Amino acid sequence: SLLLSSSSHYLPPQGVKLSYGTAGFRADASLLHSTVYRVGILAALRSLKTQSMIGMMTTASHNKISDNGVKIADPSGGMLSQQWEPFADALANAPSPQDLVQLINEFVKKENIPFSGARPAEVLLGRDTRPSGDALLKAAKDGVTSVIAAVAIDMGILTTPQLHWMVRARNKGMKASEHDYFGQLSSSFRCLMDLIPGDKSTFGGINDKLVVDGANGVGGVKLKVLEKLLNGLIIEVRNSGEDGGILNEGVGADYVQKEKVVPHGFGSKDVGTRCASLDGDADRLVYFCVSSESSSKIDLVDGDKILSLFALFIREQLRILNEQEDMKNSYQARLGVVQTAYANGASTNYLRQLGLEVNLTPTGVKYLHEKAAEFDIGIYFEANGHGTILFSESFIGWLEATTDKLSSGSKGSEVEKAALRLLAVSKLINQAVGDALSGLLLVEVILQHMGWTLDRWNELYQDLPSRQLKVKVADRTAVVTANAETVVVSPPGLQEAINAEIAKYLQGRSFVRPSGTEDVVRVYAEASTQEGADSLAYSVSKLVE
Ligand code: NG1
Ligand code: ZN
Repeated sequence: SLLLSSSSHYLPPQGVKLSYGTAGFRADASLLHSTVYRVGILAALRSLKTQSMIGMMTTASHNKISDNGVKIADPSGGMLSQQWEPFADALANAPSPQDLVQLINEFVKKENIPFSGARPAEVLLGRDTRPSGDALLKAAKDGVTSVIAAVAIDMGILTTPQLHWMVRARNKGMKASEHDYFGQLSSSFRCLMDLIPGDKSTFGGINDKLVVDGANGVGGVKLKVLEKLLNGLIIEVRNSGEDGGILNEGVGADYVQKEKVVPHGFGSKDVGTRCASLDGDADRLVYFCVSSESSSKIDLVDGDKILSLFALFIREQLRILNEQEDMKNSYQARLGVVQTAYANGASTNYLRQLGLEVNLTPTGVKYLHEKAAEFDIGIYFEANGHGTILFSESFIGWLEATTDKLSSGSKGSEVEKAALRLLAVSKLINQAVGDALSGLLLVEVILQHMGWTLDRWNELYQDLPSRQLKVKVADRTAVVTANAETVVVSPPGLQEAINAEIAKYLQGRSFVRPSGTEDVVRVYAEASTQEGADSLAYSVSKLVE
């Protein structure tokens, strides 16, 4: 068959076992040709099964430039259904073309995937700026088109969230080009700017420029395009990748968040400036400012604080809606926030003190996203800066109806403005996945709305000192966790030993889990002092070794 002959060009490397993990397959790019080819097949089958457009993104995000990876966007724009992950693993690891074909035949039968009389498969392809992306894209195309009548549409170099946005838009019957993406982001941004209360506009915070570290990846370049469509937001992009810097090397959101030092290209000249950092595929965003002229230390404003800012703003708009006499009980929108165990303990306390419902899930966007989708407005963020705000269809419908009704009656009322703001947020913020570009615009407009500087925002609460370490072990799957990864259930005795260490520290907290993207066990620790957090992390990592 066609499949048998084409797959013989993509033999898997020997002795490598790949797993779909928290973010698709990731490995050194040289190992991935057969994997990407096979994920192309999977994407086409998924498209047939769902009779929808599927996305396939080639990226290794914040990992080093020689790595690459591949992941699937489901019809909603979200992550691949978890039910298909075992098939993805089996497909990637099938030793020979014959095994591969047999595996596919069995799966097609089991899943009842329609071939004849059905709409042919369509797969949107995107990739980041990695040099290995070109050859892997060819593998992706070959994989998709080895399935009968399947079509691969190459969207070129994109941020991960752009591709997810496009898949979602296409499946909703909306226009879904990059131009449409930029159009929607910029128009909803301008709408939010126009709705800022007049008496606050003089406080500034936005009139001074924002400096963005693009991680030498795709995000900085796209941000420069987007900026031209915005009025009144001045952005300087550094580390755009156009001046010779290397992707993710000493730059980017992952580096800034983990190392808590300035990225390359930033320094004493930036003291007092509002700075932000994207990761390599622009689905993570953190803010920071340079602490002092003499050191490379930064004050980090992480994903938890972005979440807190968003939650405050949304809660305020809901309050305005609910206070209005004739609005009462018309729609009790449920607001929920979702974090992982990596969220700084001070952020969780702060959010609970605001009276918000805080939910914890295991690491991995699929879990956070799924939980957030249970609310009318669900805000999720990982501390590392990946997150977004999800709106339920029914709440959007209510907002639309309400703004329509009001615009004929009480024009320009506070209630109408609050409803219009929430509608604009739902269009600005990516409904498919965390998106650094749309997140950045929302942060900027909220700061402007509040009349806040970066410092004022950062003072919402003070982070507890924390430390993250990686431990190389023989078999990381030996560590099994429960309760959103907060307790170890296996190997036996490990949790008790960790507890004994935690007990030695004021405000101590620590947990361990196997990484889903690297061959390591991650250790996280918090304590009332940095020395405490460091030494707790260190002693727990000794227990794991
Ligand atoms: P792993 O390697 O499973 O910890 C990392 C991040 C996740 C998520 C994924 C996908 C941490 C501690 N973990 O997962 O939050 O972003 O990568 O990129 O930051
Ligand atoms: Zn990323």
